[in-house]
Amino acid sequence: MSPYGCNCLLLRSLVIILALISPQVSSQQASCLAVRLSGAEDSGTYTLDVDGQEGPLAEFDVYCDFSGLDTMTVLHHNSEDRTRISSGGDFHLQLTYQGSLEQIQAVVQRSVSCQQFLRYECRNSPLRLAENASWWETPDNSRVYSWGGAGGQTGLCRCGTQQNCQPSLDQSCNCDANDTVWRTDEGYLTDMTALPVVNVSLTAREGEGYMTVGPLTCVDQPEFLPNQPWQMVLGTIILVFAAFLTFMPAFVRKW
Ligand SMILES: *[C@@H]1O[C@H](CO)[C@@H](O)[C@H](O)[C@H]1NC(C)=O
Ligand SMILES: *[C@@H]1O[C@H](CO)[C@@H](O)[C@H](O)[C@H]1NC(C)=O
Ligand SMILES: [Ca+2]
Repeated sequence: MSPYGCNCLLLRSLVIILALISPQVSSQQASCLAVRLSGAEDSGTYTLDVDGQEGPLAEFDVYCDFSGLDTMTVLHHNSEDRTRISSGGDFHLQLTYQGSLEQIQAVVQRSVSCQQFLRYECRNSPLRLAENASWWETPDNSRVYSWGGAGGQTGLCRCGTQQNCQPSLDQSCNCDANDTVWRTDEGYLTDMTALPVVNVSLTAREGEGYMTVGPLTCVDQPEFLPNQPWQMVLGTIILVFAAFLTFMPAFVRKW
C-alpha cells in the first residue's frame, strides 16, 4: 500500500512512463546522443563505448556536435587537408581514423545516416571512373568507382548523374573534360554500407589537382530527445500530473 492508501495504479504507470522517457544511465555512453541526454551541452571530444560494457569493442574518442537539433558524431582522419597532387602517375591516399574501422562501423550501424565529403579539383586531369582509373575503397576493401554526390552510381560524378557536366553535358565528370580550365567534382558519399572511405586511388594520372576527403559525419537516432513538439507536450502533461499527485494526496485518495 502507498502512503496515500490507494493501490496507485496511476502512480505506478507514471513511474514506468517516466523511466521510459528519461535517458538511460550508464557509466560510459554508447553514442553522442546518450552523452547529450546525460546533460552535456558543449560540442567537443567525448569517449564512447559504442557496444556497451559487455561488447568487445574498446572505448574511443569521437567529436560530438550538439550545435543543431540532430546530434552528430564526427569521425576524423589524418588526411583532411586539401592534398596537392602535382606529379603524374599513380596517386594513393591512405586514411587513418581516430578509432578502429570496427569501432567506426559500429557508429555507422547505429546511426540514421552518415556522409563523407569527397572532392577532386583538376586541371588536365581526368578521373575516368568508368575506365576504373580512379576509385575509393570501403572497409572490406571493395573498390567503388563512383564519386561524391553521385548516389553510388558506378562510373559517375554528381554532374554525370544530373547530365550537367561542363563543358560537355554527356561527360561522366567535370574533370573528364581534361582541359586547361580548373574544374571540380565534389559531393557527399552517403552509402552507409560502404563508409568510411579507407583510401582513394587515382591511377595513370595526368595534369594537376587537389584531393579532399572530409571526416565521416553521422546523425544519431532521434530516440527521445525532447526536441519534437509532441514530446514537450507529453513531458509537460506528465510533470503537471506528477505535481498534482504529490501536492493533492487528499484528492488522489478519492480515485
Ligand atoms: C588529356 O589531355 C592531354 C593533353 O591535352 C593528353 O595528352 C591526354 O592524352 C589526355 N588524356 C585523356 C585520358 O584523354
Ligand atoms: C586500401 O586500404 C585497404 C585497407 O586498409 C588496404 O587493404 C589496401 O591495400 C589499400 N589499398 C591500397 C592500394 O593500398
Ligand atoms: Ca565495449
